[in-house]
Amino acid sequence: MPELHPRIQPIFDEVLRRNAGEVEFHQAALEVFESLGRVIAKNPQYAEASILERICEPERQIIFRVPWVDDAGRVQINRGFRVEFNSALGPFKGGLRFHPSVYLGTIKFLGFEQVFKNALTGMPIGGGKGGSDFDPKGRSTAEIMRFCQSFMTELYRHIGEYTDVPAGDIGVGGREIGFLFGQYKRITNRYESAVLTGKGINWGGSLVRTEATGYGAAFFAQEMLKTREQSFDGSRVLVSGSGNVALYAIEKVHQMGGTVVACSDSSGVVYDADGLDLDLLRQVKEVDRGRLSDYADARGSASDYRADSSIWSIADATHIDVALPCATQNELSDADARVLVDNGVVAVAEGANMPCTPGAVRIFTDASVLFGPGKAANAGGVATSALEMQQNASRDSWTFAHTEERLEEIMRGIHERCVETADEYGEPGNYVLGANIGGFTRVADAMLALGVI
Ligand code: NDP
Ligand code: 2IT
Repeated sequence: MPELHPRIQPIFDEVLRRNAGEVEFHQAALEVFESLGRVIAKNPQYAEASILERICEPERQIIFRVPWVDDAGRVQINRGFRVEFNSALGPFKGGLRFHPSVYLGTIKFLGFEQVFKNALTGMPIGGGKGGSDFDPKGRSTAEIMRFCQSFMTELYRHIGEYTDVPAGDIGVGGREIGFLFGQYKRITNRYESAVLTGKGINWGGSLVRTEATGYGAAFFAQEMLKTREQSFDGSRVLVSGSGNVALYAIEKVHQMGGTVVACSDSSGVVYDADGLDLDLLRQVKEVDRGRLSDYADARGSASDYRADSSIWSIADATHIDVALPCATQNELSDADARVLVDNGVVAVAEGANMPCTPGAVRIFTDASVLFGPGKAANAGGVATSALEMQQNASRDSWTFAHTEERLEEIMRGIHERCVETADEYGEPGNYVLGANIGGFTRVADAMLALGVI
């Protein structure tokens, strides 16, 4: 493990002390700190203004009770969170995650990542994240609605177009954003479109927002491949997960001439040696809200379903060129990275937030595999959310083609910023360093300009 700069080590020790037990937040902070040694050495003004100490402490953390009544008439209690991490560049911006594993440490790691990711997009958005330990699995639409309404009954007082703008993440998609927006509108008596993003297109949403994170990750991977005169054309690809990000990563890879041979959910993996049937997959996941086992049943002998298996081990059995982890944090272990490297993977781009363990990232970079960290590779989602806010502010709506062009341009810009920053700091091709320093300096300079607040 690289040593931290002597000025940064005590700051990290304090992060550990102050945020005891929040291991994902520690992991995210350490990953950024490891990149910042030379930045701190070169720019004493950051240390003088205690920028690092301040950037690790959220501006505001809200934790609240979410009571609701299930279909059987029982009262259920969940915990809600919104961590407003940094607003130096714009209103807090970031998604809401509904998953039983959510606790404060999850939301803080995601909020921290979001600060640098949003900065890297070059758009006027700060960083935040929220969510709940609510488990949507097996819940009726009426239960989801009552939960969302109760969640918003507290959250509404903390958010706003110029304050904090939530969106979706795991367990929160268009349906949930609809229920949340409806309750916000009802309580405030304002049609304040830009208070949430990921809305439906006939009530203030943007075309391409649904596709944006997955498409963006594929665009980013394509830019990385180009640096070695390679492309998706003719490639074989693994995409983990089968939610919003995964589905549209698969779609874009297919459009670019690649073949995605497997995807996964928390119960298992489907491996279709000749490529996934995306139309069927979308029907099962988006329309029927089913599981991958349902997809495999419907697809028959073209599909091999493996319960409780790791998607990455497929690289052991068949040639794989590119891996796009699009499910959840720490889903790709050191051992998985070893399998991918030993079998000739050339590029890995993180569609999810922090899906690769720190050891896995080191294995990829040591083996000169092109590695695009989530902060850069999955920034297309939040960037398109910022485009949705622009459309809301101007009461306009853009075409699919125009919005997709903007997304592609933004992803190329992020790639360029990573490459140039890595070059400037003497580590060409190190996208982790490029993304961390590129994002950090933009936020840090704004914080310096705004004074000690
Ligand atoms: P979805 O809820 O649509 O899908 C999540 C997928 O990941 C599902 O297939 C789910 O399987 C799987 N998954 C979730 N938790 C686990 C787990 N503990 N183990 C194994 N599989 C798991 O979420 P998204 O697609 O929106 O989000 C996926 C990732 O992308 C997350 O890391 C998110 O933070 C990140 N992201 C999302 C953005 C967005 O715009 N939505 C933007 C940028 C990043 P199952 O159904 O079995 O739970
Ligand atoms: O992790 C992320 O960037 C998201 N879940 C999207 C956030 C957003 O505000 O669109």
